[in-house]
Amino acid sequence: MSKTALITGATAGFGAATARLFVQNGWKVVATGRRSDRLQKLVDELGADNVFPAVFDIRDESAMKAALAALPPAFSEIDLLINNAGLALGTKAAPDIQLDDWRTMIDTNVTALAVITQHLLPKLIERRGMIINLSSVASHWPYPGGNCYGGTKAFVRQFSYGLRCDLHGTGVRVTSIEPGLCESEFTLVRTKGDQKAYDDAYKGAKALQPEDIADTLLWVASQPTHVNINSLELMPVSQTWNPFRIYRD
Ligand code: 8X3
Repeated sequence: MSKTALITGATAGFGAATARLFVQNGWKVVATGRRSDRLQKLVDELGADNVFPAVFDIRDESAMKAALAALPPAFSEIDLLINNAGLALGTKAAPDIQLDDWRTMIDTNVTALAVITQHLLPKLIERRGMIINLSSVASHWPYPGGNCYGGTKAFVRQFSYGLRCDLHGTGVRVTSIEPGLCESEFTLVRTKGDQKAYDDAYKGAKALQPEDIADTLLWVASQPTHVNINSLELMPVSQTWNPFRIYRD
């Protein structure tokens, strides 16, 4: 019998690639997101028996709860929650940012992720399920302009560890995935549609691809039930750390 994964933010990037790979490997997928046309394309591509589109804005708690309450029986037994929805907005330094960008990142990456997770916990406990949270290398490694984004992703990592503690004895597994530079719509959102900045970010870099992340998520989800991958950080070979910067008078 197929297991069911609910993937937030499945309209593009990691989410869409993960929906594809999981369906190809026998999973059913509840694909969530705001853009119904993108979700419908996934359904058309992968089949209505395999993918159910749940259209809502992850920040809208009542819409999320209504959409999940309305899942058809064939898709309502969630075994795996993949908290992929999230975003970075801007790369300016803290004094120069638009405060609303910080609010949007916190509302999406922190609050909405915590709310949907708490909402699904009874089901995940009942089914001895699994939670995979998409954090980032930015959760560990600060960089200029990463400010609030890195802070939200540090929350995701630490929240994952805390969940593990609280779910001790339930059989529910929790993983934090921490990717580095990956070529996806994520960066076009971060640069607010600036195609040149997007192209510059990836030029010659051989960045990770959404399919690489999907492979990792499938591997994590395919471990035997006594194995918990606590966290997993990955970067493209082309990305490493900078030396410390020393400011001199
Ligand atoms: C974003 C990864 O390397 O662009 O989550 O900060 S990186």
